Amino acid sequence: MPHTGERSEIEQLTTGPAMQREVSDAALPTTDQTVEETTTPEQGQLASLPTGQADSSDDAARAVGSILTHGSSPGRLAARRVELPWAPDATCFTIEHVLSDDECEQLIALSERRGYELALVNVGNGVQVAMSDVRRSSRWMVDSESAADSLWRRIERHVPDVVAKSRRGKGATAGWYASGLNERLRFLKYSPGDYFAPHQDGTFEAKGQASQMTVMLYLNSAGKGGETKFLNDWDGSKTVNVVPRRGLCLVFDHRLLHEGALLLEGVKYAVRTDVMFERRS
Ligand SMILES: O=C(O)CCC(=O)C(=O)O
Repeated sequence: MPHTGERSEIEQLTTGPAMQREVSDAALPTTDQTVEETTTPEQGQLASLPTGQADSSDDAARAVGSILTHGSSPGRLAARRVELPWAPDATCFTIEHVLSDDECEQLIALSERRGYELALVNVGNGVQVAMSDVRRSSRWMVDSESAADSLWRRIERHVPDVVAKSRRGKGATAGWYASGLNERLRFLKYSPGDYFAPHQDGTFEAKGQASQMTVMLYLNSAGKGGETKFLNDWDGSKTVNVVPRRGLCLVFDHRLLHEGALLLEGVKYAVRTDVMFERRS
């Protein structure tokens, strides 16, 4: 899987009545990377901070890898489609029990020991900023290839490749094939009053691979509120909620408009990563 320093992130920002900027903290682009279609938010909203980097400690990466590689195998898991009437062809599904209770508890404890910081918004060109109108929550980021591989083995049979429908069944195989998970794991923590406003997720590319789907892993069942909410792209009038439950995994196309709804009570913990795809012709 890609290494952090080689990844670039492409953010295609969207405007509309219910939409906020496309935001992602997948990776910080470096100087040899190409960032396309970035937009700078109004200066008044920005407060550049020297944070937003992954935890670079080897111990942290080893610890998260060790929790997931030593956890009990979840066996054969069933996926359930999340029906979005306005996007019938979109990929959006959940899988229960991808993480065991014990793994969730250990991951929460580890993340708390390492410490959370304010979740920033990546606006491109390596700039991460605090934008409280878009996002209010905390995060801890760590890169772990072994953890990503372990998680990928649990869900990969459910993740579709992206091959043009019209060409399926006619011997054509060109398209984007799911190749693994982004090793950058973003631990998210929401306290009462926290949220992540409606947005679409950014794609990033590395080594010929590009992310196209978002993966959320819920580490606990949040108290009240805090759903991951999908919104109708046109006017936001219709919504479908996924309620966080310990061990539940949610996979969906980056392009789907969604939000982390306001948390009313309790604390919500989740891990966010992405499915990487490689092009085959
Ligand atoms: O916390 C959530 O439920 C959603 C998080 C999210 O939208 C994201 O990380 O892109």
